[in-house]
Amino acid sequence: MAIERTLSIIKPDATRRNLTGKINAKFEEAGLRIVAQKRIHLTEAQAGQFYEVHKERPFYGELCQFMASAPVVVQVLEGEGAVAKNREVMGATNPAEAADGTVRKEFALSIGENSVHGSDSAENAAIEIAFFFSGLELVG
Ligand code: DAT
Ligand code: MG
Repeated sequence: MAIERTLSIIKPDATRRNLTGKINAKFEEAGLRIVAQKRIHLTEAQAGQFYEVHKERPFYGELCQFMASAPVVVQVLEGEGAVAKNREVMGATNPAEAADGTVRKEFALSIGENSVHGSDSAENAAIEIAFFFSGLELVG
């Protein structure tokens, strides 16, 4: 499998509880390398733009409000099959269904406040990385 990059976000419920280091340790233990990272505070409009694919879903307003409720850490993870590997480390969207040892099983509070975002395909990863990072911020 090829070396890939994926976009990860440590969400407000996790930054509020000071869990950035613990979550990053899980990525690194799984062989993912954090090649770019910054802490930002999204506006609701920016969160809405990022999650535009979900705009027809009933939880969209709540999701955008939550993502703007505290700082987030946006990051680029790199490694063999990084998109799928990150989704594995994250666990299922609903923490009640997430496997043992995953980020969401250990840290998520609910299906909405579920601690992390991860791109769901290589194509979306490229779009999502470009949403947050300029070429200059991405170390080759
Ligand atoms: P994932 O984040 O696992 O890719 P998704 O893309 O289906 O999941 O949804 C994006 C986010 O929206 C998810 O992380 C949390 C929120 N969300 C999804 N389903 C929800 C629901 N039924 N109720 C509340 N929030 C939900
Ligand atoms: Mg998704």
